[in-house]
Amino acid sequence: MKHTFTMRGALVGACMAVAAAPAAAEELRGWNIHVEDYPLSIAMESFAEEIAEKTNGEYTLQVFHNGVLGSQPDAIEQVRLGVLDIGGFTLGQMGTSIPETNVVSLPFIFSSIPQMYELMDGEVGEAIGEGMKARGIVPLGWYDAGARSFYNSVRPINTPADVEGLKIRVMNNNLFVDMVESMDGNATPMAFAEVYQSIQTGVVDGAENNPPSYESTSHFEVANYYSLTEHLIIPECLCMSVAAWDKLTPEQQDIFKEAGRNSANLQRELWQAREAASMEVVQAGGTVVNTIADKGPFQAAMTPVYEGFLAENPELTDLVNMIRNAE
Ligand code: BDP
Repeated sequence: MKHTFTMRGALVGACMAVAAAPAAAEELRGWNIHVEDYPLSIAMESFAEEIAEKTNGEYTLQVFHNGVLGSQPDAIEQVRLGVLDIGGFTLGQMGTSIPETNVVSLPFIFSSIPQMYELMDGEVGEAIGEGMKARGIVPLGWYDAGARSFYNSVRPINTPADVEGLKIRVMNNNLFVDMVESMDGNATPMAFAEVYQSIQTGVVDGAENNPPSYESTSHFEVANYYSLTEHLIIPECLCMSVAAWDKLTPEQQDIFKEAGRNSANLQRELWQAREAASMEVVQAGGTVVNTIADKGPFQAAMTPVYEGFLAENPELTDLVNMIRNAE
C-alpha cells in the first residue's frame, strides 16, 4: 500500500512539473469494500461518470472495489487526512473519529427505513454532516443499507436469551460490542474480509449484517440461521475528503453535490431490488430465516447501551432525542 502512495506522490509531482497549463485533469481515487455489482458500487460508478461528464473531464474518479485499498477503518482515516479522495463508507465505522456518526449506530434508533431516509435528508443528516466536515469528510449523499440482523451457525434467535454465549463478529466500534454483551453474547470486532473464514473455522459462531452483505460475502454458506432482529439501521455515505473538496471551484462543488444526490437516489432504488433478490438467493442456498414476533425484549435489552453512550457523550443527547422523538 505504501508503495502505491509513494508512486502516486511521484506521479503527481512529475505531472505538476510538466503541466504548467491550468486545469490539468485530476484523477480522484475512491475506496469501496463491496463487489462490483453491489448497489453502492454501481452508484459510485455512476457518480464517477457524472462528474467526468459535467466537469468535461477535468475530474475523473477511479473506484477501487472489493476493499483492495485496505480495511474500512484505515480508509476512513485516509479520507480524513486527504490521502484518499472518496469512500463509500458505513457510518457504523466512523464513530471513533467522528462521534456524531455514532448516533445512528445506536440499536433501534430509527423506527423504520423510510423514517431514516426522511431524517437523514433533513436536520439530522445536516447535524451529522457538520460533525463529519469538522473532521475532514464531506458527505455527498446518504445511501441505504437496510437493516442489519443476526446470523449464526448454531440456532435461530427469537429472544435476547438466544444470543447468550454466542460468539458474534461485530464491526469495529465499541457500541456494537456493548450491544452484543448486553444480551450476554461474546462480541469480536473483526474486519469484514475475515468473517467468512472465522465462521467456517469456528472462531466465531456468526455475525450481523443486511441481506445483501450476508449474501454477497457468501456468509450464508457457513451460517445458515438468519434471524430478522433488524436491530441496526445504519445509513452509508458517499464521502469526499475535505482536502479534495476544497480544491474544487464553487461550480465544480455544485456538480459534485448534484452528482452525489443522483448517486444516492440511484443507490436507494437498486437497494430495494437487491435486498429482495438476496433473500431469495440465501433461502435457495439453505438459509433458515425467522422473523421476530416481538422486538420489544431486544429493544429493552439495549437500555445500558444508550445509558453508556449518553453518559460518555452528553453533548449528543439532543441529537439522539431528535431522532427518538421523531414521528
Ligand atoms: C456492510 C457495509 C460495509 C461494512 C460491512 C461490515 O456496507 O461498509 O464494512 O457491512 O459488516 O453492510 O463490516
